[in-house]
Amino acid sequence: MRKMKLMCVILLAAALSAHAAPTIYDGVTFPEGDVSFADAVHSYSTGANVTTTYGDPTVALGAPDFPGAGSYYSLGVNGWLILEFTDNSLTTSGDSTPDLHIFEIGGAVEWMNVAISTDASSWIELGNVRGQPTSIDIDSFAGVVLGAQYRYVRIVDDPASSLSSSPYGEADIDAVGAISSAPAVPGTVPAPGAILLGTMGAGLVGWLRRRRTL
Ligand SMILES: [Ca+2]
Ligand SMILES: [Ca+2]
Ligand SMILES: [Ca+2]
Repeated sequence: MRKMKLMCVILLAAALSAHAAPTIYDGVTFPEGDVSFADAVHSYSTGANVTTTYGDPTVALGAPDFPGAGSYYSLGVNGWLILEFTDNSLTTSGDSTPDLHIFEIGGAVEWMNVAISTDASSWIELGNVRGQPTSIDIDSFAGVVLGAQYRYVRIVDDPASSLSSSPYGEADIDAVGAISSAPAVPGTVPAPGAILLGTMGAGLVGWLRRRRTL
C-alpha cells in the first residue's frame, strides 16, 4: 500500500513538472519552448508594394523559419497584421527583461508600430520599434498590468519609414514570440502539454479508483 502511494506521488510529480524545453532562436531564449509563438492570424491588411508571394500572413505563425522559402510576411505600405496566441499567452516578467520578440528579417532593418491587447479591441501601444533584433519589455509601458495575459499582438507599418520596395515592401515578419509566455487565456484552445497533463491526471484518478475497489 505504501509502495502504491509512493508511486502515485511520483506519477503526480512527474505530471506536474512536465515542462517544455526552452528553445533559442537568433540568441533569444524562449523558456516555454515553441509554444511561445503566435498561433493564429486574427486579421490583416497587406499594404502596397507586396506581391502575393510575400503576402501570406500565416507564414508569420509558429517558430522562426527564415531563410526557408515563404517564411515571412511583408506588411507593405500602410499594411497591418494582428496575430493571436491560442495555446499560450503573452505576459509580463515583472522586471525590465524583454517579454515579446518580433523576428523581422531581410537586408533592410525596418520600423513598425506594435501594440498588444487582451481582446483585440482595446490596445496598449508599445510604440515604433526597429527590426533586428526587436525585443520589447512590456512591463515598461503604461497600461500593462502585472501578470495579465495578452492574447493579441498588432503590428502596423510605420509610414515614416520606407526602406524596401516591391515585392516585399516594409517590415518583413518571420515570427512573433512571447519570451514571457503564460498558459492560454481561458476559453482558447489548450496547449498540447495541458491536454497531456489533463489526460495523465484523469488516468491517475481512474487508476486510483480502480485500486480502491480491488
Ligand atoms: Ca503559441
Ligand atoms: Ca519585462
Ligand atoms: Ca515564418
